[in-house]
Amino acid sequence: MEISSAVFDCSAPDLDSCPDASLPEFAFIGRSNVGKSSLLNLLSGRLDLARVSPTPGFTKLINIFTINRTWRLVDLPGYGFASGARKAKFKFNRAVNDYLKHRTSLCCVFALLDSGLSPQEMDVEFIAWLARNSVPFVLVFTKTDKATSSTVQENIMAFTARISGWFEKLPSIFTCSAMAKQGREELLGVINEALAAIQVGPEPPQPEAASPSEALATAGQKESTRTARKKRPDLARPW
Ligand SMILES: Nc1nc2c(ncn2[C@@H]2O[C@H](COP(=O)(O)OP(=O)(O)OP(=O)(O)O)[C@@H](O)[C@H]2O)c(=O)[nH]1
Ligand SMILES: [Mg+2]
Repeated sequence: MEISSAVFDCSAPDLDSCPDASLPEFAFIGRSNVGKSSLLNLLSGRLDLARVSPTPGFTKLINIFTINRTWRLVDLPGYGFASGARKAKFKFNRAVNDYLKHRTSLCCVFALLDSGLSPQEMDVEFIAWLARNSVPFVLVFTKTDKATSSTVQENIMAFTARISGWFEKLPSIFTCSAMAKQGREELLGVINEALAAIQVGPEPPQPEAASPSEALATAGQKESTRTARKKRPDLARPW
C-alpha cells in the first residue's frame, strides 16, 4: 500500500476528545518502550510522525494520525510503566480502557511484544484482557534486530503456547524491526485487507451502521446491526 499522506490529528486525553469515528482506525499498544511509536513511523514512512523516546512511558495521550485522508493510525500509551507493588499486573489508564472497549471505528489492535523476551506475565494478561473484551487484534513481535532469529522463534512459540488455549483460531502473528525496516509490508497488508473488507463486503452496510467497524462487522454476516456492533472484525476469535 502506498502512503501518500500522513497527518497528525490530535492528542486526546480521553475517548470523548477523540475526533469523530468516521474513519477506520488501527491502534498500537504494548508495554512501555516496546516500540509502538517507532513502528507507527515505519508504517507511515514518516520518521518523525510519532515521538520516539528511550524513556519508558513517553506516550501518555491517545495520539491520532490520519493516513491517505481515509484511515487512521493510533498511538496508544503503553502499559506497565506504573511502579509500585502490583508491577507484574498490566495497567493502563481509563482513556485506553475506554478507547479499546468503546471506539466504534477501531478495526484492529496491533498488540506489540518484545521479540527478545520470553513471555512476560503483563503481556499474557493483556492478551487475556483483549480476548475477554472481544477486541480484534494481531500480535506483533518487535525489535527483531536485537535478538537472533532462533531466540525470536523460541519466544514466539513460548508466547503462543501460553495463549493458544483461549482461542478457536490463534491470532495472526507478525514480526518487525523499526530499526531494520522489517515487517512494514506485512503489517500494511493487514490494514489493506481490513479496509478492503469494509469497502467490498458482499452486503452493503445497513443505514444504521454509521461507523467503519460496524460496517466491517456487518459485511457478509446476516446479523442485526445491533449485534454486529459488538462483534467487530473477525481477526481473532476468543472462545
Ligand atoms: N533496536 C531497536 N530499537 C528500537 C526498535 N523500535 C524502537 N526501538 C527503540 O526503543 C525505544 C522505545 O521506542 P518507542 O517507539 O518510543 O517505544 P514506545 O512503545 O512508543 O514507548 P512509550 O511511548 O514510552 O510507551 C527507543 O529508544 C527506540 O529507538 C527496533 O525495531 N529496534
Ligand atoms: Mg510511544
